[in-house]
Order: sequence, then structure tokens, then C-alpha cells
Amino acid sequence: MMRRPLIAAAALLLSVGAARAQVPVGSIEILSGPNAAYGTAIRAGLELALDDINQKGVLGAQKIALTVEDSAANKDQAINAARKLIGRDKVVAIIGPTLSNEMFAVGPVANQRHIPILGTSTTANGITAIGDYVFRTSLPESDVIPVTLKKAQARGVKTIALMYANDDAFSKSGFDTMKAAAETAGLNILAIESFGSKDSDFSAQLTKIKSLKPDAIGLSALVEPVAGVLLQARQLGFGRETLFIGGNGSNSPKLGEIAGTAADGLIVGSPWFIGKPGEVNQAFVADFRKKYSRDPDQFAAQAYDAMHIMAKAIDAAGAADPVKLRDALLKTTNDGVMGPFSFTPGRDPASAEGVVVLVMQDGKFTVAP
Ligand code: 1QQ
Repeated sequence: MMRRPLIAAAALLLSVGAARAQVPVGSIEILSGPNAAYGTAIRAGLELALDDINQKGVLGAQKIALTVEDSAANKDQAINAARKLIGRDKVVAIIGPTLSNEMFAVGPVANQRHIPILGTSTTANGITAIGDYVFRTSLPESDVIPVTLKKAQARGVKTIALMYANDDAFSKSGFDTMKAAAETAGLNILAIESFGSKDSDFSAQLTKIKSLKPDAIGLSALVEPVAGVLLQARQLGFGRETLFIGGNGSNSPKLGEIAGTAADGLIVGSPWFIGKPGEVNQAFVADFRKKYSRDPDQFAAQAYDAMHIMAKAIDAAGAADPVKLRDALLKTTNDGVMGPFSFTPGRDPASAEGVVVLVMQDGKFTVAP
């Protein structure tokens, strides 16, 4: 007589147990608005990695329960998302946010609550200086831009104009880096012009720059304004004699989607490209195509590795405990899509060796000759 209810009770207990045997991890990414291409690529990379990870399990047979919150590139929304993830979901770590601009707002919140936060795409100076709980797997622009400028110089570039968005932390920091790297390389900086990320008219800046005839224009901005500048530059008669040089904001296929052939010839440094040799990358690209019926981009690749790094660290921590996880993250190494990875004691990527310079042609990035 009592059998049925007992079995039901046992089943209920089991399912509660199973539900508890999950490790909650949060992510804050841009899933809506003009910069959604970055965040949706990152989410796709995280979720692809999670398929693998949860098949094997972490901490024995537990699964990672990933909650991805949309920041819409808005700092306040990103802070609210962090509070929700920490307070409601009791996450042991946060992956993201997408932009450095957001990390400067969210990083301190996670840091103060001793929740590790891992940027996969944040490239501005000063990100990990926010605090001991702030990590990144993304190469800072200061590691990438000098490589890109070296390529430009090899192509004969001697003079350069710099343009940047003055209302975004990554764009401003990337500009600082471009300026310093250009000076170090001995390039002659002919002009420095700024604009707002939401601007659509860059003609005043471009007209001034055109009269100075620089060999190259360095562009530090997110993908929409970069595309806007390129489209208008072509209208104003900039041709192939001017080499356009992008920063991490340009590393999205969205650039070709918006700017079309106006983006052809732009060069940009990246720690990854789709044809990167090695079994891990080839398997990643194949799995990504199978799951999503499209090609991965750099942001997806970085996120894929970051999710694996996080899972390894959770295992190494031996418990779903944020403080132990922080210590474990510091020691975690990974042989991923990006190549061999480890953190510096300052929680940045230890190696910048894999940087390649890419060129945009017909909406696709290939290795620049
Ligand atoms: C940053 C970036 C952006 C281009 C990421 C999308 O590098 O905000 O740091």
C-alpha cells in the first residue's frame, strides 16, 4: 500500500538530488542591439563547449548549468545581470561581459563579492587590474596591435592617421595602444580624429585625413562605426592606396556584412583564424558548423576555449566554491583552439605567440600576405 508513495518520494528525492548536482555558471553577453553579433558568437562558443563538458561531467558527474544574461551593451543592465547571477542563481563564476566598457562596470561587482569573472573578449588596458577575481583569456590589444603595425610597415606604410571612438573603453584604449605602437615603430602620425560610437557621419574627419594622404588609417572602434567609416571613406574616394588597419572590434564577420566590399583590404590582428592548423581547431570548426550551420568567428573560438578552461578549473577546485575556483583558475592550463594557454600571475594570457594578421576580402578573413 505504501509502496507507490514511497517510490514517488524516492523519485522526487532523486530528481532534487540530480537538480542540485549542477554547478551554476553565469555569463553576461550582448545578445541584442547593434553589438549583438559579438555576444551571440560568444554564447554559441560557450554552449558548444558545454555539450562536450557536460557529457563527461565536472566534479564527478555534475553538470554545468550555464545562464546567459543579455547586457545589450548597457553598463547598468550588465551590473543588474551580475547581481541576478550572483544573488539569484548563486553562480560560482561569471564568463564575460562582452565589452571592456562593461567589464569596468561589472568587474568590480564580481570582485567585491569574490566571484571569479572571466573575460573572453575584453582587450583594453587595465582589465585585470580591476581586482584579483578578474581574469581574461583574450589577448589585450597591446599584444596584438604592434604585430599588425609591423605587417603594415612591411607593406611600406610610413605615415598613418588614427581614428577612434571616444565613448567606449576598448576603442579609447585601443587607440592609446595604436598611437604608442606607431610611435615605437617610427611611423609618422599625420592626424588623430575621434567620433562617437553611434555617429553616422565621419565626413569631416575623413576629408581632413584625405588631404594629408596618409599611407594608412588605424581604426579603433566597435564594428558598426568601423563599417560606417569604411563605407563613407569609399564614397569620399579612398582607394586601395590607403591601408585600413582595424583593432579587435573589426574581428567580426559583421564587418563584411555591413560594409560589403568597402571593407576589402582592411587588415587586423587576431589570435585565431578559421584555418588555424591543428586538430583541436579543425574539430572545433567542424563541430561548430554542424551545430549552428555557419562558420565560427574569433569570438566564438575564444569563448569555446574559455568554457573549457572554466570547467577544468572547477574540477581542479574540487568543489563548486568561488574562492577555490579563483585559485584553481590561476593554475589552469589548456591546449585549446587558440593553442597552449595559461594565465600570468596577473590573470592575463601568458603567451601572445599565436597572433596572425588577417585581411578582409569579399566578407571573409584570410591570412594577410
Ligand atoms: C573590448 C573588445 C571588443 C571589440 C569586444 C567585442 O575588444 O571591448 O575589449
